[in-house]
Amino acid sequence: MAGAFPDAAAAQLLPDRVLVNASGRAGTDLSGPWNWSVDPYRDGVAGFHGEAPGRTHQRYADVDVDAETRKDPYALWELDMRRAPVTSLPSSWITHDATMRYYDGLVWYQRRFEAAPRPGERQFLHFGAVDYRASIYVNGALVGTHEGGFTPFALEVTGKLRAGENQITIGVDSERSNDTVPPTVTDWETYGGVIRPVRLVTTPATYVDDAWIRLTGAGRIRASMTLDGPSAAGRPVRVRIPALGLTLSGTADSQGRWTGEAAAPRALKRWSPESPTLYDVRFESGEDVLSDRIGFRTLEVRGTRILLNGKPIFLRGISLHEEELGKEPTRAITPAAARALLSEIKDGLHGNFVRLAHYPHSEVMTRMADELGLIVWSEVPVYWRVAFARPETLAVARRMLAENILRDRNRASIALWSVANETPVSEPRNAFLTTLVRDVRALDDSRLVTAALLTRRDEKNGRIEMVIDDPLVAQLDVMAINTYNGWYSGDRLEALPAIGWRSGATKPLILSEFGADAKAGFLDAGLRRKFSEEFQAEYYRQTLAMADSIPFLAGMSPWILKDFRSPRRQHPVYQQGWNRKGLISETGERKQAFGVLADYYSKRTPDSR
Ligand code: GCB
Repeated sequence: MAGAFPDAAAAQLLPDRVLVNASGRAGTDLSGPWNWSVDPYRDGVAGFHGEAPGRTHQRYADVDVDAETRKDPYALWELDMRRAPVTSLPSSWITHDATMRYYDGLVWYQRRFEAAPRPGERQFLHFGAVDYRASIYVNGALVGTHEGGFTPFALEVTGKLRAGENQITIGVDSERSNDTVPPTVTDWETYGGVIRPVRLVTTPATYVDDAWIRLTGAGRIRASMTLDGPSAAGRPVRVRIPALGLTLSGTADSQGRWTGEAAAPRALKRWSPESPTLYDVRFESGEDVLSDRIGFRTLEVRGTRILLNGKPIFLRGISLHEEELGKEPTRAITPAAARALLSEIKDGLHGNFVRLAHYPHSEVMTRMADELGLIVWSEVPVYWRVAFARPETLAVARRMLAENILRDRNRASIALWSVANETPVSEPRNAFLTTLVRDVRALDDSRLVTAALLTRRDEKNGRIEMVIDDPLVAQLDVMAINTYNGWYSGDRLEALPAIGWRSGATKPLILSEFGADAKAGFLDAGLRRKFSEEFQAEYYRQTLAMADSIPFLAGMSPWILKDFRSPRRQHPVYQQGWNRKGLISETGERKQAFGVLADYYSKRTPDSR
């Protein structure tokens, strides 16, 4: 069971197991060929009178249909998953064939794999992410379900595997509703599917389920481990950083938990964007050893500033969707794809910060940010109009937030956990988000909490003022505002620098979004119409001048690095299914505004304006 949570009822929302750093454990990667079958009427979960599907309609049945029909030629099997078309997972079904482009519903995947379960060992199936709902069957029996398209989960299958060949079937349902997180309408492509790797992981009977280590504000190294298994209670644990000669050790309590700390060694080099030092860390208990690469740094807010390792920092960032470069992108982020995107920020834009919008990105991305030295904003898809008054929706959001934080608590790059994006103020919404903020602090009090908020526009005697008075600000460490003056508002671009910004709170502000669409290559000399590169470049110049007049501004992540797929964006000439606010096109061509921001960032420090 994972770490502390505010109250006992909430603890039930935590995942049964974390299996932290699952990709660093021994196991079998189930990536590769899987059979797939589309199921628009959800026939595989209910028959035509709503009854449980008979064996011949179960996509998950543990059966060799071909062999069955040889035995009994009159048997009617309308399905045969083993001879269904083959695709490669992880991927979104958009890649399977052209008819799947806008499919929103249930799809089944199946493959067989070899296992050699040994006594005294445990087996888990670990899923990086399945978008949006998943039902998992092993050898014909349901072993678990999961809701939420972007966070990992693990199911124990000890005792459920055969020696030799086994079968796994995943029912993936991408359909969302007003009650899901996110709800139906967003501004990005859903990319339903098994979008991240599936692994069969083997552990000893008692193993390290969760572990973290960090540098505290007081300059000490604090570490924690949670063991799971029959001999967890009272078991010795040890954390080692060989390069620093540091060892912390102790004994797990009756719940299998241990937390300890020690003075940070003098030789410790702190992680920063300029020097992203990572150390090999080993979490050890009995025969179980979990290794990871982890950086150490401190983070705090003082007045209106954000301090990294005790020094003020201006977050020179950009927002990013999880979508690789290319004409037909999906969300299958490989290390090479993550490196290509993040290097464009680090080297091309002279950035030090990335907002991973609007949902938890692949672990590949946060690990790459650790390695390259980019500060990360991580968020959950509590986006626009969520069913804030509905307790079940709150439970889903809390679980998702916990899964995200538990996955990434060891990433030095992550500085901000964001709980929401552009959610209109109301009593139920304030209560919902207050609960999420409290959860973040309980799960990880070493990072800053934020949310992308909306402003109120005040206009008096021709002077425009953007007022930040969202009641949620009182709960946050860092205020964040998405602002589109000059794009969605009719403001003239020349008027932007004179816009004033006001907040009653003494806290740092991040402009978490601003942006304008431009079709790469649409040059419109002189006229600067919307959608031209010149308009976007001028929009950036004027918005940056406005930003420079905000005394409490501590960073920005304009919208967005790359043009991204969005079914909402159907302007027939400029968009064609793409949100064009990228500073680079989908294939990586830099638009004029890229140079404007890169130039600004090359000079921007916490004190320059
Ligand atoms: C926003 C949203 C973002 C959209 C963007 C836009 O405020 O947070 O998801 O894609 O605006 O382009 O309108």
